[in-house]
Amino acid sequence: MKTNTPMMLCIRSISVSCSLLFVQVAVANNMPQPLPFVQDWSNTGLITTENDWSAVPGMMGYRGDRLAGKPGVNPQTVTTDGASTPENVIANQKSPNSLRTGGVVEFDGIPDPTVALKGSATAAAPSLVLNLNTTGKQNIAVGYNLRDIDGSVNNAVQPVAFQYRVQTNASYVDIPGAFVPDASTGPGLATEATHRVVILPVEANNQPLVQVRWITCNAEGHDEWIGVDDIAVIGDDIAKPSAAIEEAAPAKQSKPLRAGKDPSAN
Ligand SMILES: [Ca+2]
Ligand SMILES: [Ca+2]
Ligand SMILES: [Ca+2]
Ligand SMILES: [Ca+2]
Repeated sequence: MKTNTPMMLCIRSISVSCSLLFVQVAVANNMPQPLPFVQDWSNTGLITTENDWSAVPGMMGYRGDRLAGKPGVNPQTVTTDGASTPENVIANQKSPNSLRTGGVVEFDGIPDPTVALKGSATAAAPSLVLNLNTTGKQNIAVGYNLRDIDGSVNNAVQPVAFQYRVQTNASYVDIPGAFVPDASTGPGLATEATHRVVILPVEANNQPLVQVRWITCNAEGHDEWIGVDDIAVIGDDIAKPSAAIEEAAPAKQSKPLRAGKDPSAN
């Protein structure tokens, strides 16, 4: 994982202040979002109905049925598109310790609301996908917190991988430096928060659509809920030609006009 101190500071600043910051985001779950982008799930009205992501800017959850063939698969190795598996979110939940159904869930009745992932026999590899528009941007940095919000007796090895792709008909590309082998602690613990800042590969620069996703897999034994929270994405503007070059260019273009009719030649 490549980190950059000013960028990390900037991401943290965005994360901390996102509830105060006005960021123009286009609404609709499949619309690529411009940068900077933030999502901390504090707006509990974005998700109100089962499996309905339509009001969540740029994001979608998939249950990942059959993407992993057995328990304990490393999600880094699952790179196939999950969009053919059920669109999934269990809305308006408040009890991570007792919600047994796996998949993608909105916990909006806990002190710090979040969307969370948990594998199960059915939800073999649940994922959360974010559509980004990086046009004019480079050094795309994605910051987030993986939160163990599950204080039940469960104590799984709950891995979370982070992946991206530029072409939606291609497989995802895993970013090894972002991998968290076990984002949980337990039993009876729900305090672990794993912070990551990931710089996307240069292939993600200046693209009308880049998809990133967080993905886990059905762990051995009873899985734990892992929140994907405090998401912030920023990028640097791609440098434009210097002012000197921009000034020189119109001067060259104006020569033929001046040759035909020069207003200063009276
Ligand atoms: Ca939150
Ligand atoms: Ca809600
Ligand atoms: Ca736990
Ligand atoms: Ca399991």
